[in-house]
Amino acid sequence: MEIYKRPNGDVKWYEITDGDLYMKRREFLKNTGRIALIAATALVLPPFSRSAWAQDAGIEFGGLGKSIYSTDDKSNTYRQATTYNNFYEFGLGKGDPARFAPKVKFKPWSVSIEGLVRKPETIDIDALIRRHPLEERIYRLRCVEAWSMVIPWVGFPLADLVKRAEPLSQARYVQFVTLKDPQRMPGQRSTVIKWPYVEGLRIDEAMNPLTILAVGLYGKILPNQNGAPIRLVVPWKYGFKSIKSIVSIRFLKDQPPTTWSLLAPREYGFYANVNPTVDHPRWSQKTERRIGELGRRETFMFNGYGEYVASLYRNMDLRKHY
Ligand SMILES: Nc1nc2c(c(=O)[nH]1)N[C@H]1C(S)=C(S)[C@@H](COP(=O)(O)O)O[C@H]1N2
Ligand SMILES: [Mo]
Repeated sequence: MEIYKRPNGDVKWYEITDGDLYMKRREFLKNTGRIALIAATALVLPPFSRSAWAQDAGIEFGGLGKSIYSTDDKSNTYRQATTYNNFYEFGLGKGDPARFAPKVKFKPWSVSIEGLVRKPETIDIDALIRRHPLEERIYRLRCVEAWSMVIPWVGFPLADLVKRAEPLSQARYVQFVTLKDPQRMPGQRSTVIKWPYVEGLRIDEAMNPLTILAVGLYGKILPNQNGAPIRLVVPWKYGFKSIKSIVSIRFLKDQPPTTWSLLAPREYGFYANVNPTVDHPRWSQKTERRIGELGRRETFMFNGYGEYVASLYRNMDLRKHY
């Protein structure tokens, strides 16, 4: 079960020595050493094909900046963060993404910037990761199902891309769309959800410095099950807002539909701010279970990020706009 979390020796994509991203030579040597060992083990583990690790997940970034927005909470382990996931495109179980997503080839990958902008474009994600300054941000992620984790993300502010797109003044919302490809994402053959997964933010939420696009975790390239190669992280909102494997970012005049509020509008709203005073119709939101801990923790308003985001909702009734 260790196999799909291992770094690998596929050097093609990251034979990059002049960019912001490089694989540490020492790591590389260590990893190639491991490959032979892993390959031998693989022969006795039939469910996993060799391609299970012919991926970039696990390759280390160099030159990461540190972030003032990081929490000092103790991080969860890499193993917890990469084996306990919600990613319905790969199945409904928490273990399904780690089991099925690593086999999939998610490259090349591009994200289209569309809608009410002066500069629509299609961004190649390999190139972006190489050129754009990246930093480490340790964030709490609180799932609406009342569990939480602390994850050191690698990413950059979404605001960087928003500014680069030069939104028109009519653009008030941003919509995000996940890849739709039932071949590569077998969970999409089920019709529980209307695919593709979609999410949205108000433009001021998108511009908030806490909102990041993540391309890695624990200093390494994002594993597929965590939303490779690029996913949103909005730490003051319930986990479902943090949409994975994004292919389009659209600037819109009107509030866009979002997957969970389409599915169950009484249970999931557009805003989805972490709020211990507004219960989910079927369970309390007052406490949470930090993965790896036995007891429960108190849940904080805006997941503890109120000093940065409470002003965004100054004149709003958050019981109504849940
Ligand atoms: N495309 C897509 N994005 C998604 C989901 C999903 O099913 N599909 N699940 C969401 C939910 S409910 C949570 S809690 C987080 C979990 O992120 P993690 O697995 O990286 O911790 O991803 C979110 N992003
Ligand atoms: Mo979630």
